[in-house]
Amino acid sequence: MAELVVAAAAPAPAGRWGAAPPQELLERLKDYGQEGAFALWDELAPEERDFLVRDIQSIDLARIDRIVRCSLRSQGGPVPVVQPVPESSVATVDDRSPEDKERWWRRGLKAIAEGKLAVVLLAGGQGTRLGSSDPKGCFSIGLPSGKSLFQLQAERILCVQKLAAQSTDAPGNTPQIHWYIMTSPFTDETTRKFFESRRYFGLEPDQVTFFQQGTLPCVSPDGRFIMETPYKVARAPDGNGGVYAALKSKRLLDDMSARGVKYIDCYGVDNVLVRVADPTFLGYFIDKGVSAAAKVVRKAYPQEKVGVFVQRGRGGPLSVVEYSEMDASMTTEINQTTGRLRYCWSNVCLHMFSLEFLNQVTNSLEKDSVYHLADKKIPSIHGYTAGLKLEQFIFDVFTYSPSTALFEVMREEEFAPVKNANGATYDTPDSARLMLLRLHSRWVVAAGGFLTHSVPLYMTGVEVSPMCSYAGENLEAICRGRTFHAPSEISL
Ligand code: UD2
Repeated sequence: MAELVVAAAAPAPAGRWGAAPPQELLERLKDYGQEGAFALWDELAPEERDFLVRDIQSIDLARIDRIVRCSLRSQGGPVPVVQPVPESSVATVDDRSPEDKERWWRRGLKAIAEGKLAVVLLAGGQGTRLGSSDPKGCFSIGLPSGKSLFQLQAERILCVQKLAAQSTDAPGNTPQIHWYIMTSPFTDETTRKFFESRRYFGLEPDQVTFFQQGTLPCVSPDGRFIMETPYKVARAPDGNGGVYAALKSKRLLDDMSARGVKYIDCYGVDNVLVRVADPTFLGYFIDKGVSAAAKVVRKAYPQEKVGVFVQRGRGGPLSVVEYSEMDASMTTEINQTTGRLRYCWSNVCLHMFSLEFLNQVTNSLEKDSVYHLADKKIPSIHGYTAGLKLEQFIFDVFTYSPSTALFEVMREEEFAPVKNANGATYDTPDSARLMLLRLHSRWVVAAGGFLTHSVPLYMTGVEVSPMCSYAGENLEAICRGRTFHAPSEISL
């Protein structure tokens, strides 16, 4: 009798893995207590199994395990003893003369003309609190010019380049300030397209380098990977301090060195008044001969969402305690002598580093692997679940700096953050716009100009294009004796 041959079952469609996950990978996950990532293996379709295996293989399990363990361990550890920074550590506005400022300005322009300054922009954050799905730099705060934050910052770089060229005895060759822009998976594509579609706002495309910061798995309070989907580990950007690992891994510190860069101006995207590549700050930094510096403003009120500078132990290094990690007493404690907040020198994400220091510190940061833990609701296979994001902060490096200088600036001249949607009490597009219009109106009046306005002046003002002036200089020729109607933009 002919043997009835039953055709074998059709092989599973695409996908290389059978009923069990790859044993070697499962064993490695077990080594780190992360085998839960394969918990739903049996329910996955073949292509989902492929995706999950690749997702797990893309994670440096040993590094992540070290970061999670060190960070969870330090979370419960003793709180370091801190005290306010000594007043001698802060170069206050009152302490500096017009001659100081002029000297620093010229010294900074000289260094910029010599190509020694690079700028690093931290632009990986999501505009969650602002209610915008676009990267913050794309955001327009409703200025008369309609300019975005990116455009304002690009034009300030163009202005400083021009000033630097004019300051040398060879004004022909305009120096190019290289602009390194850190993005994250949330902001990269939109940011690049925004610049390309606007032809880099007049900058040369090859003077802008985009690079992405890293991401880290989100973990449960006991350190286990949270699964965003049955075949994907939940991840989040590794904080604005991820810039150090990113600069190192993408060899951008070498790129800076190859360009002759010695100083790096590093700032956050969401400050409307940011003086990008500030010659005065650079000149001060060079004068002091320090490894790291930060601009600081006096804290406006106890609950202000800013970090504050502290000193760790008598004579110890300066560091920053972030607002999200500050206890209530620290935010409200009053200095009985001055009547002011005891911790009053606010971090405003305006930093300056020597390249030499950044080359040293990137290794220390990676070795210590202590990350900040942010309690967040993480989207997961179980809906939004309580979990932890692992982040490094840009100011974590100050603890490693052999010498740090703090440079006070006036809030109304250099710090107008855009954090919350209009309608909130603080740090909105409206509040930032008004701060810029008021500052620029003061510049115009100081240069001999007059203002007319159809709404109360405290609600409006004129905008001075960065192409005309960086910090209020060189406006006499444009403004003296002329009347400008607010709101409007004064441009070339
Ligand atoms: C930041 C400062 C805070 C204070 C405040 C003032 C840090 C860690 N905290 O708090 O001390 O100065 O600003 O406005 O700097 N970013 C990235 N990648 C990330 C997260 C953030 O590039 O993963 C960028 C972000 O695009 C922005 C900057 O870092 O340019 C500050 O980020 P934020 O707005 O989330 O920080 P915030 O307001 O909590």
